[in-house]
Amino acid sequence: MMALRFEVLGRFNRARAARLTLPHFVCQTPLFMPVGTQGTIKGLTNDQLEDIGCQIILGNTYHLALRPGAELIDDMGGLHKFMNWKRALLTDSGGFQMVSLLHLADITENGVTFQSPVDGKPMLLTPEESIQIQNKIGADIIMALDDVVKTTITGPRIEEAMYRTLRWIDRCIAAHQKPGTQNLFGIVQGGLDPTLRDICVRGLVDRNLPGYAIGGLAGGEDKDSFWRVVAQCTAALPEDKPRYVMGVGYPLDIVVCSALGADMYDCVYPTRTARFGSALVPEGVLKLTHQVMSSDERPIDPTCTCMVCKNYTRAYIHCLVTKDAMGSQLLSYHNLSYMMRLSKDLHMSIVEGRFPEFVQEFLRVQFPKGN
Ligand code: PRF
Ligand code: ZN
Repeated sequence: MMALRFEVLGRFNRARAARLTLPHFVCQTPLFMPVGTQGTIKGLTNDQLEDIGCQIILGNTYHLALRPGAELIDDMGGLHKFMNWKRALLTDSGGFQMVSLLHLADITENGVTFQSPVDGKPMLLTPEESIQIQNKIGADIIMALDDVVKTTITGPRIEEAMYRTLRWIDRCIAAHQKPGTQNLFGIVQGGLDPTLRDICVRGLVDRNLPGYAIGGLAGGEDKDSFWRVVAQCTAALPEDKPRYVMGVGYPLDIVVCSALGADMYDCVYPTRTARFGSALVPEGVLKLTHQVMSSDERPIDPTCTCMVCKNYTRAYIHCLVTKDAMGSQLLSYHNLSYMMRLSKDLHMSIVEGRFPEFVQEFLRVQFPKGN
């Protein structure tokens, strides 16, 4: 059973532009998904997110389960209703967040064990429990619990994690109570090893899931290895299902992965970097904290039509940034607008058959000296 439709509207070599119809919203791919933690994108209202063209946002199973708790969200009628977000939602399974945020997490065959940051008690997140919580939260797309290891480690642990991820997918599928309204995506693991990635992709494709994610990347591996794994996975995944590269990323990575046939992305980078005073611009990154900004009367990006670039100068944002929450809110607004515009430009350029020209221009502006 599937609760989505994925219609490819245009292609250029391996790149595709598609219409992804989810229970709560019809999205256009390639698609960047902002990351929320406590059921919010830090500093932005739902109206603002809609204004900038945001189609789907990420919620975090781990954070939401701790506070306010899956039971409460369920009692409130699900996360859409609780946070009054009318468009699509995706929740990650929680294991990855535990391992990356808590150094106290430990993975066994039964699940991810960790010490509760609330009361220090040992807790266990099993594949069944992750799905049960995500069923209560009610997102359009839910993610399988996977065993994630850093791509920078080597040895038998990579293989163990890949096979465990395959064993866990069956427990996730069996536990999933709402396949008619929520789409369970499987996650390809296997580190940087092509043989392991291949076994994992085939295993997941055999399960005929509504969509697939490529996991375990964006953890400090070199770009060449990263792109190689994405290229291998997209080539082996079905043409008629969405492909989601988790934890990616930088604008350049999104452009390259889209050229390799990926469709969906999520990353804290645009909002996190905003809180450190950096703006995403076509040329790369603009540091608003820099002293030269203090008297610069231009908008952050003169080519940007977002509310922030229409109304505020670099000098004003320089003055606010690191002093007042409004500084990082305005920067987050602009940065997410930039990511939404990039997603839309990728989509339109593929549909209109001018993807290579778009990529060339993107690279020329970002790397004017050719490096
Ligand atoms: N698995 C899950 N969530 C993730 C990742 C993953 O591999 C990544 C990439 N490291 C980001 N978020 N479940
Ligand atoms: Zn702007």
